[in-house]
Parts: sequence; structure tokens; C-alpha cells
Amino acid sequence: MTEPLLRGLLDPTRADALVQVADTTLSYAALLTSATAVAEAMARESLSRIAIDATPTMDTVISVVGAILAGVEVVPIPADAGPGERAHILNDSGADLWPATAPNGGATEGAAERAAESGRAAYRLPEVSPDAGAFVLYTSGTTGLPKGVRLSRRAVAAGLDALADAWAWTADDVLAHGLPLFHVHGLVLGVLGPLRIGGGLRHVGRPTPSAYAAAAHAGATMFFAVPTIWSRVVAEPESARALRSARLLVSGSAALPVPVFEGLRELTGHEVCERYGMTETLITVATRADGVRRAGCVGVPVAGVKTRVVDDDGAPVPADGTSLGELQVCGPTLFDGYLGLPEATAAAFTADGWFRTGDVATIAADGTHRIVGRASVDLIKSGGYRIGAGEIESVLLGHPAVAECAVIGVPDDDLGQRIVAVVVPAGPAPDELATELIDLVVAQLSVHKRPREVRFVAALPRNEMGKVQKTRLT
Ligand code: MCA
Ligand code: AMP
Repeated sequence: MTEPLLRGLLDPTRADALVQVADTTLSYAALLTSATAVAEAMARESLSRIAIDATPTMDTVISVVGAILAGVEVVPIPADAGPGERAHILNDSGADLWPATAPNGGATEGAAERAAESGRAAYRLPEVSPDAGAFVLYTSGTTGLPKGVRLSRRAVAAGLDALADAWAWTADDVLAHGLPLFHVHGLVLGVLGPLRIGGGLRHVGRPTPSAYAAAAHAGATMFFAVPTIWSRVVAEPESARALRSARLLVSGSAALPVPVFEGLRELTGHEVCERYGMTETLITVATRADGVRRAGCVGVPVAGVKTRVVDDDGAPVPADGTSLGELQVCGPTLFDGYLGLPEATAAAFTADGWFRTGDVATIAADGTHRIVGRASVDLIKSGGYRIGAGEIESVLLGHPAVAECAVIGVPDDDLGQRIVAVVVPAGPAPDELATELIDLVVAQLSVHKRPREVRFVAALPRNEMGKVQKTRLT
């Protein structure tokens, strides 16, 4: 018999475990009742792939869990997506919008309250094949529109079990975080993780230092955050000190600056476990709870995953902690391909089946990995979000006042990288042009992809081939 993907949620001995999202709390039993009703409705409508407006609410959790129970693939739409990006995700995925009415309306509206009052026992739906799809997550590449990354139930299960092993994550843990519910970090690890492992979940709403402190006071044991959130925690020592009671702090999605690692050690008494992953691969490398924790080190491959670092010719470089190359990975956590894009999928793998991460790394003699940066300047990490320079440039070039432009990631103390648009205007730039361009990106793409700054220049630096030299702009 196939093991249930959400085995913790279905474990009757865990019926009293609590899931809290912002101000709504449900027991596992109540969540299961509610999500089962959603699953039944999805089955009645014969849905196979649904798109959800992934706001940080209990309704989102109920819809996602319902879909997982029903074996329906989930396409989360970023909560801050503009109409353009939302339309792209809906068209490209061909998913049915769930609920079919407006965001947060329809079948899940009030479901949390109804479930809390309901005495109806949830029954078990037949478990779905591990080969079936669990998610299609949209993520940016260096060029073009975001691509749909297909993740199977098998990959999700393998990825979560590997993290449970790495972090000694058990049903006794209560995970707290305030991450968005439309990416691997917040949704797959941050929601499905507890529901597979059987522990509690406390989504704090906005990821402020005081909200993390409140979760610690309420008994949370494990905390997930991106470096921007950790850096803000360090800036509020009183909140940071509340995390002393935690069992484990974890950082991921972007490089954790050394001063933030050290600040957290001083204030919380914890050395953060940093881990590394991608939407396409889930988390492949992690610092183990029982392993060596070092600033700047993302740990060792998780159970079942293999890694290698190769030079430009594809030959492995020595594991000496200094030789650099592209990190490549293989294992059970990898995606099934980009939706409808066989050529892009093929290009992402080597001939011998390793996934090319595009990240530059080094492996030390003890097997610990360090991520040094990205091979391409066209993928920007801002606040832990992955953003393609190309998609922003395409939007800006659609404005009649823009003759040329280059989008770059500039180092930023808060966000890691800050998106800057360098623009050659078609004529004299009016005062309001910068705001107009930012708003255009918000409307076409999403709020988190907006340039934080627009710089007007007379010309872009180019090489003899005419290619823009972005490194000269940063
Ligand atoms: C600002 N706002 C605007 C505009 N400018 N709204 C409309 N138009 C504008 N021009 C509003 C925003 O909507 C928001 O409104 C408010 O201003 C603040 O926005 P922002 O500055 O962007 O937020 P922030 O507080 O700076 O966000 C920092 C953050 C966030 C919380 C750290 O970046 C974040 O949640 N990052 C997590 C990313 C993540 O989860 N990545 C995982 C992917 P309002 O106040 O109303 O909301 S990586 C992954 O999954 C892999 C596998 C991995 O390794 O984990
Ligand atoms: P995404 O597809 O949004 O999941 O972004 C994946 C990218 O995030 C990776 O290719 C890395 O560039 C970056 N990333 C994730 N975790 C880390 C980390 N711990 N250190 C440095 N970069 C990271």
C-alpha cells in the first residue's frame, strides 16, 4: 500500500496537533475534516490541476491540503502577483482556479469555522500514486516568462523525509515561520513538512521579529526564515533573545551573511542551520542538527542526494574547499520538468542526468558545501525571491519612454540584492517616469519583482559584440 504523503495529518494519534495561520487555529482533526470536504468537491468536479491565490491564510492551507488528499496538482499564484503574471500562470498551467469564484470566496470561505464546529469524522480517501504531480510552481529563469516547475509527490515526500532526518524534526516540534505560501520554502517545507511529520505549525502572518518572538513564547521549537528576516531579527535584540527557547533555527533561500549568523549566535545562543535548494530540486544540501554549523556553510547533501562541482568542461573539481565550479545535483528530490517546455527541461540536465543548478560552489574535504554565488548575473535574489532580470527588462521595454534598459541586482544590507533598473530614456525623462516604470512591473509581474530604484543613463556599457556589460553597472 502506498504511504500517505500527509501521513502525520492522517495519523489518528496526532488528531489534537495544532495548525495556526495568522489568527485562525485548527486541530489536525478539524483541518482534515475541512480539507476532506474540499477534496470531495474537487473529485466531484473531476479537477486534475487547480490554481490557488496563495494568500497567507487558513483557506489557502485547507485548499492545498484538500487538493493533496484528492490527488489534484496545485499551482499557487503569488499573493502579490499583478494581473499580467497571474494571467500567465493561469494560461500556461491550464489550471482551474480554485475556488472557482473570486480569491478566498466559494468553497473554502468560512471552512475553518465550519470545520471547528463540525462533528463529522473525516474518512480516508484512497492514497494517490507517488508518481502523480503534487505542485506546479512558477519560477524565474534568466530569460523569458516564469516557467512551471513540476514536482511529484514522490519528490516532495523524499525531500521532507530527508529534512526530518537532517534536522531531527519530529512530531514533537512546532514549526514557526511567516513565509509566503507560494514557494517551496513556505509551502512545501513550511506547511506540508509538519503535516507529513506530524508536528505543529504556527504561521505568524507577517514575518516580523516580534511575531517570531511571540511564537517562541507560545512554545514553537523550530523556526524557518530567509536571511532578510533573520537580519531584521538581529536588529531587534529583545525579540531575538526570545528565540533562546527554540530547538533549531534554519535559514535558506539565499546566502546568510556571516554577521547575521554571528549576531544570532550571540543573541539567541543558536548557530543557525543553513541549507541550500532550488524550486527544481527541493532542498539538496543542509547543515545537520547533529553536524558542524559554520557561517557561510550550507552543509552536506541530504539523504539520497548526490552532488558534484564541475569546471567549464564538466570535469569534477577537487573537494578542497577552494576550487570553484558549477554545483550539480541528482537524487529523488528533483523535479519532473518544466511544464510544456521539453527543450528547457533537457537543457537543465547534463547528458549523464545531473541537474545544472547554475550556482557556483565549493566542496571541502569534509564534504561541507559553500555557495559562492550564481554563474549568471541575470538571476537576482532579493529578500529570498528569485527574479529574472530578463522578464523585468521585457516589461520595461514595453514602455514607450524606454529606449534601452538593463536590470541588475545590487548588494543590499536588508534584501541581499536590490533590483535596480538602469534605463536609457527615449527622450527627456519626465519626473514621474521612475514611478511609472515601477508600477508597470508591479502590474505586469508582481510587487516583489519591482525595481527599488531606477537610474537614468545616456548609454549602457557594451562590449565589442554589443552585449551589455552588467558587471560594469553594479
Ligand atoms: C511597495 N508595495 C507596493 C509597491 N511598493 N505595492 C504596490 N505597488 C508598489 N509599487 C507594498 C507591498 O505590497 C507590501 O504591502 C509592502 O509595500 C512591503 O513590500 P516589500 O518591501 O516588498 O516587503 P518586505 O517587508 O521588504 O519583504 C521582505 C520579506 C519578503 C518579508 C523578507 O521579501 C519575503 O517574504 N521573502 C520570502 C521569499 C521566499 O519565501 N522565498 C522562497 C523562494 P503590504 O504591506 O500591504 O503587504 S526560494 C525556495 O523556495 C527555495 C527552494 C529555497 O531554497 O528555499
Ligand atoms: P528558488 O528557485 O527561488 O528556489 O531559488 C533557488 C536559488 O536560491 C538557488 O539557485 C540559489 O542561488 C539560491 N539559494 C537558496 N538557498 C541558498 C543558500 N543557503 N545560500 C545561497 N544561495 C541560496
